[in-house]
Amino acid sequence: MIRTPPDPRAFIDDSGPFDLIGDIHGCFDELVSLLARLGYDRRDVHDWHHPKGRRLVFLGDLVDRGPDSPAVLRTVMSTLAGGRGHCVVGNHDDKFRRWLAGRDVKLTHGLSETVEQVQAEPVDFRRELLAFIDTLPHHLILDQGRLIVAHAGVQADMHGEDSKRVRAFAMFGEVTGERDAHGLPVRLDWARNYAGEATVVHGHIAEPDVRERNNVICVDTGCVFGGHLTALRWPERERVQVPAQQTYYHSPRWADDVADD
Ligand SMILES: [Mn+2]
Repeated sequence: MIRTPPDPRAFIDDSGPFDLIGDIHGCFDELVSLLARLGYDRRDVHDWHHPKGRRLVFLGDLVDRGPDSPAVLRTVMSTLAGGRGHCVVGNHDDKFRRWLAGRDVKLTHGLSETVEQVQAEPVDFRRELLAFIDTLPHHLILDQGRLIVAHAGVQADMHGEDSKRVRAFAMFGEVTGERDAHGLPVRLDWARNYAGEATVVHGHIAEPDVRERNNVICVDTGCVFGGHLTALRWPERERVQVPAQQTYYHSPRWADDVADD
């Protein structure tokens, strides 16, 4: 299959207003609660509309670890098909895409749960999913360049660039290539040097609270680890959260972060 993700600038004229949602990881019940709290009306099980035409922006990592990745995927697919929002690809979505394409990937870090859930679905759904994830961009420039979204972020000199290096950074952020004591990749805080004019909103790095530094905002608040599912309203910059109904997955790194807090 030929991958044809849209240009990162394809929606630069879309000024929202938006509700940007961080890592969902299959937490469908919390997504439903959050959409209701944001004022969206449910027209069908996976079909949500905002009475004032607000649009949803999903920051990737829709799948893995949580209880219902297929329902989350259907909600996002319905939103994009209806022209009611956007989504960027996360590293978990991309690894799931490779599994869907028949590649030999390890069913680790919660992918086995997604595979099990998808295997209970009609076979056609897998083909639709592969086609859908194939079209997701790695980052998007929105609101006339004032807002940039990417799963793990993008540095100022990368905005609008469609290349292997930017795609990797947008999905994984800045990594050293080393592993920590838990065997997880060592990540650097790339926002420490950010001096871009555009606000960058991303997920990927789960922490108990929304983190803002140098005009970079991380909204992954670890819902699947028992934290919260968070939305950031744009341009209002208001945060809207719902708590996780339970801890779905134990992460040693999340436990460390909470202990440090
Ligand atoms: Mn991620």
